[in-house]
Amino acid sequence: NLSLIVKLAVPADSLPYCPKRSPFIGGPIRVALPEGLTLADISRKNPYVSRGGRYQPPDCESNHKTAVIIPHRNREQHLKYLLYYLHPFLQRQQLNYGIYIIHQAGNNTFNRAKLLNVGFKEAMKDEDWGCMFFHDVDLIPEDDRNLYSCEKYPKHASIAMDKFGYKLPYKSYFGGVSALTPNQYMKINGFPNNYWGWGGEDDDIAVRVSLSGMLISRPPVKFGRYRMIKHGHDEGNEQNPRRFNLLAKTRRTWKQDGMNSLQYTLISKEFLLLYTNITVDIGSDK
Ligand code: UD2
Ligand code: MN
Repeated sequence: NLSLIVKLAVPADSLPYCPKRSPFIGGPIRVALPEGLTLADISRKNPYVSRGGRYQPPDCESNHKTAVIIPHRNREQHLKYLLYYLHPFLQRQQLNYGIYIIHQAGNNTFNRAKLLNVGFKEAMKDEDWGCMFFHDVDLIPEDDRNLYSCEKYPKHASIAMDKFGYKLPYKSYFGGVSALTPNQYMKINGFPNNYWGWGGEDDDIAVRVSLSGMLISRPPVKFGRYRMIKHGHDEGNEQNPRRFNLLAKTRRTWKQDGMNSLQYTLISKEFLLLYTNITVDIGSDK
């Protein structure tokens, strides 16, 4: 079969670039949470996703290389729902992408921001990503015009969540889903490593962005819509009573605490069908 031979002889990088706006973007997404969903079902629905949760459009060269970094422990059900919606969402945007789950090993207090630093570091070892999306496991995007690519400034994407009545809770709010280029990320020295437990770390990141002389980019409010899967407080992620003290000191500490002081022990890196699973020992608040 000559056509097959010819096809294989053409190097992948000679594909034409994808159009500026993907023809597969459809707008609002109705989010339902089907019962009995399994990872095998999701794999079957995403035949073009390759090991490690990687994808690139089959017939054009993507304009964007995006890694999605998800901090995780003990939220398997949420993870399933997110993967169920996120894979098709990212494919409709014709992105070259990879999904990383950063799993905190052990029972020490949870540390979202430090896990995200680990995710950044480990993902960049795999690929020269152009954009990093830092993504809570329980937030499902509700409009695929909310583009998972980066902007001139660090982007806060989850600006309209059901739990806050689809508006920003306060002006400098940076929690949920945010996106930075590797350059922007290094400019703020990454995220803080010393927020153990719930709260404050997202505000610290917003302060870092501002202290580095950058503004915050946001999608149009009609597009930055998310549904948060309802949940209670997790064991091991109690409110951090030190968050206000830490926040008051960010301008003195951000250059010493962040990517340049990150320490952790990688336990495993597994290239699973729907995501790369990074299990890490990030220590504890001692
Ligand atoms: C808000 C922010 C979140 C973060 C947090 C304070 C929203 C939508 N999000 O989330 O970005 O700033 O406050 O720390 O406002 N996780 C686990 N296992 C755990 C605990 C946490 O996987 O045991 C992960 C998971 O990805 C989760 C995220 O950490 O979505 C944030 O924790 P949360 O969902 O309990 O906190 P929430 O909803 O108040
Ligand atoms: Mn949540």
